[in-house]
Amino acid sequence: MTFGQPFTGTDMGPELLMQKGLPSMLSNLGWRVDRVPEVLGKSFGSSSSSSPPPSTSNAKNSSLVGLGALSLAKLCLKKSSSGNFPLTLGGDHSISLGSLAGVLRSRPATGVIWVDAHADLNTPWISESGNMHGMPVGLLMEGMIPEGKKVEEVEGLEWLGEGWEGEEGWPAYKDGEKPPVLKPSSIVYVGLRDVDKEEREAIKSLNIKYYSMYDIDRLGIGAVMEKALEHLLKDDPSRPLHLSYDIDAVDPGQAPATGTTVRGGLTYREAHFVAERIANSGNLASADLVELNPTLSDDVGAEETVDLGLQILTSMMGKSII
Ligand code: B3U
Ligand code: MN
Ligand code: MN
Repeated sequence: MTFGQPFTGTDMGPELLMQKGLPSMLSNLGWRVDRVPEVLGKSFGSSSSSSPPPSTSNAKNSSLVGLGALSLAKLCLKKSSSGNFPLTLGGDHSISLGSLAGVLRSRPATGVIWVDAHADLNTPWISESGNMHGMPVGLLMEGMIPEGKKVEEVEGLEWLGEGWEGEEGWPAYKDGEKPPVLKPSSIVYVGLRDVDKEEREAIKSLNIKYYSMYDIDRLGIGAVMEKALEHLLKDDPSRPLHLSYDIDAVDPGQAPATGTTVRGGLTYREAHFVAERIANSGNLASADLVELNPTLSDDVGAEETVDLGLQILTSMMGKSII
C-alpha cells in the first residue's frame, strides 16, 4: 500500500523484509509462520492511473485505501478469531485502519500502543494534507468524527458504517454488534514529535495518554514503557495488546528510509527496548510495522533501515538479548 501518502516505494518494505529472512527468524523464535504473500496482489491500484477511482475530497485515494484496508481487515479478523497473531508488514500507515479494525472486531477489548513520530489522529474533516496515512487512528477513534458526519460517508469506508450490508469475510453488524471503534482510553502514543494543531487539541480534549519525545527525555524509556503498559493493563492484566510501529518513530540517523523523517527520534536502543518490553508483557496479540521505504535514501541507509525493521520485528516477537 502506497496510496495513503505521496511517495512510491512504500510497498517494497514487506518483500525486502521477507527476502532478508524474516520467516526463518520468526521460526527460530518458535513461531509457526503462515505467510499470506500479498493481501491484494501486485496489480492493486495499477489500473487507476487512467481513470482514478473516486475519493472523498480531503481523503486522497480513499477508494483504494479503503479497499486495501477492508481486505486486510478481513484477514486480520479471520486470523485473530482463530487465535493467531496477525503480524502486518506495510506499506504506509493507512493499512493499520484495516489491521486494527479486524483485530478490534474479533477482540474488542484490545489496547493499542502507537509508536510513531506522528499521532495519525486526523480525519478527512481536519487533515491539513488529506493523506490517509495520517488518519488510521482518527477514523477509528470514538469522538473524532464531527457532528453530522459519518465515517462510512468517506468513499471506500462504507464497511465501517452500521448500515453495512455485509460481504464475505466482513459480515453485516447485527445482533447488537457495532462497527469496530477505539476508545480514547485504549491507546497510548510513544515517540510523538510532529503533531498537527487539531490532533493536539483532540489528544487533550479526549484525554488520550501519550509519551512524546519530551517525556522520553524526561523520564527515560524504561519508565515510559512501564507507565504505558500500566495505563492499558491496570484494569485487565490479560487484555490483548496491538502494537502499531511506524519506523519513523526512530531517529532518521538510524532509520532514514521512510517518507516523513522527523529529527529527534528514538535511539537505536530505545527503538528496540519499546518492542522488547511490550513482548515481555506477554499481552502482545497483533502488530504492524509500517512506512519502510527503501527508495527514499541511499543504499546504505535503505539497508540499515530494513535491518532495523527486522530487529524491531524479532524483538517484538520475543527475541531477547540473552
Ligand atoms: N500529520 C501529518 C503528517 C504525517 C502523518 N503521518 C505521517 N506524516 N507520516 C498528516 O499529513 O496528517
Ligand atoms: Mn504513522
Ligand atoms: Mn509517522
